[in-house]
Amino acid sequence: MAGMQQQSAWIGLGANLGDARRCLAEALRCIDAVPGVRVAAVSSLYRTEPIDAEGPDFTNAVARVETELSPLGLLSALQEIELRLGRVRPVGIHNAPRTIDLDIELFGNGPVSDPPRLVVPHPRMHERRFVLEPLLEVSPDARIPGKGAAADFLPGVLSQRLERIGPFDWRNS
Ligand code: A4P
Ligand code: MG
Repeated sequence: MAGMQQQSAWIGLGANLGDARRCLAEALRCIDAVPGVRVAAVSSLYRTEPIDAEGPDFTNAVARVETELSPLGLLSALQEIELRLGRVRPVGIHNAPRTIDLDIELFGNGPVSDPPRLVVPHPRMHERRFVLEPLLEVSPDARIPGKGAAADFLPGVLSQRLERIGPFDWRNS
């Protein structure tokens, strides 16, 4: 629509159950199909050790989207996709294994604070290699509002195990 303001947002995708690659690919196709959201860039796929979580290794990626949705509008679209893709969340188990987790890491250039529903930047992103490394792959100059250049936090997380699987052909996976 003419005149609608587009903003960039960065979405972290993670899964550690089932066919994770297929699930992340399906999530990206769903995100791209949301009216007012376009997937503009997607990182490689990474295999990562669970951080503050149990279970098998995660598969992670980060996407940059262009959107005319508000931060909360984007969040509810993502939550609807999580539900549709069958995320099962056992009651009382924090960070239980999941088929899909979609987080808004960054939105535009600014913070968004509407706790507990939405806090951007994601409060733990700067401590997590599984977010920082794919983020820097799509946006090497990314800045974390209130913290500084995302690249400055990478040296502090290099002890977390991460392996680049390869390019992510999400339209055909
Ligand atoms: N919420 C607040 N801010 C946001 C945001 N920026 N993006 C609220 C998305 N949601 C946000 O999230 C709980 C609530 O957070 C939502 O209702 C939303 O309104 P959730 O996804 O339902 O629950 P969760 O995933 O258990 O919590 P959270 O906070 O997403 O967990 P984390 O801290 O993101 O941890 N290790 C590896 N290697 N790879 C991973 O992908 N992921 C986690 C999830 C832990 N360890 C991992 C990975
Ligand atoms: Mg989440």
